[in-house]
Amino acid sequence: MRKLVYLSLGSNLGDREANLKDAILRLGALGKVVAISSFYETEPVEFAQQPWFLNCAVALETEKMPKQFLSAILSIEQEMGRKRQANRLKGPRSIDIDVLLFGTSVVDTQTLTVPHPAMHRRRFVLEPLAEIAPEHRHPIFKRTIRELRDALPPGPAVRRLARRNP
Ligand code: PH2
Ligand code: MG
Ligand code: MG
Repeated sequence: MRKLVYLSLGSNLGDREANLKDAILRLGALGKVVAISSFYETEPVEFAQQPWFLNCAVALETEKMPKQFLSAILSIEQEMGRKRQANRLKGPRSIDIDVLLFGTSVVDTQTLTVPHPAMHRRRFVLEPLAEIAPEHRHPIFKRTIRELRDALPPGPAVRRLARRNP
């Protein structure tokens, strides 16, 4: 069965734009990429002493199951040279690919929680996602992405960059 998956991509090391584009190309191997948001320059949150991020949101149709999909995106992160350090859980990374929503699935296991447990609090996630899926409804909060975005308190900077290839 084909599911529509929403992802958040982020990079704050190296050529951030090239990293996002490379990751999106690689995601094509897991299904069909159906929407890509603009890229956004975003102020780091939670672990603030690190470079600013480039973030975007991607929608992808896949036949894969959530766990299988997760291991495939972890492989992409590793192939792209992401080094995970236990002491730097939220520190700088060449690429981070997070599953936000997986069809209408609600998953809560050791390794995967969907919807992403922090997505509704993060402007760097909701702003790009609202661009490609404003009417999509969060399966737990029953609010649309636009409503969640509009309900955020003023917070860390998120600036949409002009697209070079519209
Ligand atoms: N990712 C984090 C922690 N903080 N801040 C921004 N602006 N963008 C991110 O992608 C991000 C973050 C953990 O994955
Ligand atoms: Mg993340
Ligand atoms: Mg991650």
